[in-house]
Amino acid sequence: TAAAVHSGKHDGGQPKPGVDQGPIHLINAGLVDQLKELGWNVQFDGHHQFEEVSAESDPPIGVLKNPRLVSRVSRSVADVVGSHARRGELPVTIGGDHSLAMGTISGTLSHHPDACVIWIDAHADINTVETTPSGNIHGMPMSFLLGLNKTRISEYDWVKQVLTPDRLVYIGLRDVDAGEKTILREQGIKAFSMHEVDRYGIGRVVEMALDHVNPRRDRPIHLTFDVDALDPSVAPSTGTPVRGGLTFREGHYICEAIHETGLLAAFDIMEVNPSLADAEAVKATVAVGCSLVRSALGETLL
Ligand code: DIR
Ligand code: MN
Ligand code: MN
Ligand code: MN
Repeated sequence: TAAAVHSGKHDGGQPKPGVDQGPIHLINAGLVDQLKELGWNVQFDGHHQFEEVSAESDPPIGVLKNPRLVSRVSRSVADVVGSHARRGELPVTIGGDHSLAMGTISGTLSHHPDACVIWIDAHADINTVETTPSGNIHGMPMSFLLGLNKTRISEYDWVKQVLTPDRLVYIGLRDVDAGEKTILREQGIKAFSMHEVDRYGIGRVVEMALDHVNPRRDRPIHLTFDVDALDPSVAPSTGTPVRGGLTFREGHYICEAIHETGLLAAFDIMEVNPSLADAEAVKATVAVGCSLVRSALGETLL
């Protein structure tokens, strides 16, 4: 089986420099060889140099920051992920900030319109043009994918609204903006916050999440994993850490359990920023990023 590893060398969806270097660190840590050892025929095409849009030619649209850059990079990523999916390969995208999920999920849906999305994050990333408190598009990709924006931003017209709210589920949430809480409630989107992880344990949470988005276990799964879902003690080098997160094992369990379904269609690991901590903490964050990918691609403990 073939896996196509892609570098989402991109930082335009948020303000902290360095997150575009995440993929370089994961690749340099040996991720491609690690996946080969698991038996995958891995293709890595290098770090795609995405179209550069200079800050000058990309002024805000309303409150949105770097709107053209984020749109164009995500659109390129959608094409890359979609074309690999059509060839029967498993696209693995290494971010980069989470605005890229607009691209990765669009790419998956272009080949598997019935796919479901399991979103692992401290944040819901579902702010709209109307609710975003920051204008940072990494906090908004889900609103574009679900077509929730009332204000039309024509730059994003390429994002097709194929996903429905019943095929999205969150695990790990603990920093959700007031406007986002309203959206989750109004759209009836299923979310397992850290409260539910504490109450039921990660095993039942993953089972309940799958029962919701994939009741007959017949839908392809797009698993998108923001490392800030993990507790900052486990993944310190990320742009918006929030205490009270998933343990090392809870994070890996999610990836292992989704692999076991045999339905994984695409995987993203996002928001590793190697410039936000000391060398030891960066090394730990990069290592956990690599091991989450390995778990999603079938590494077992025995
Ligand atoms: C916040 C932070 N909800 C925003 N979002 C983050 O700016 O929309 N997403 N950090 O990963
Ligand atoms: Mn490729
Ligand atoms: Mn995120
Ligand atoms: Mn996050």
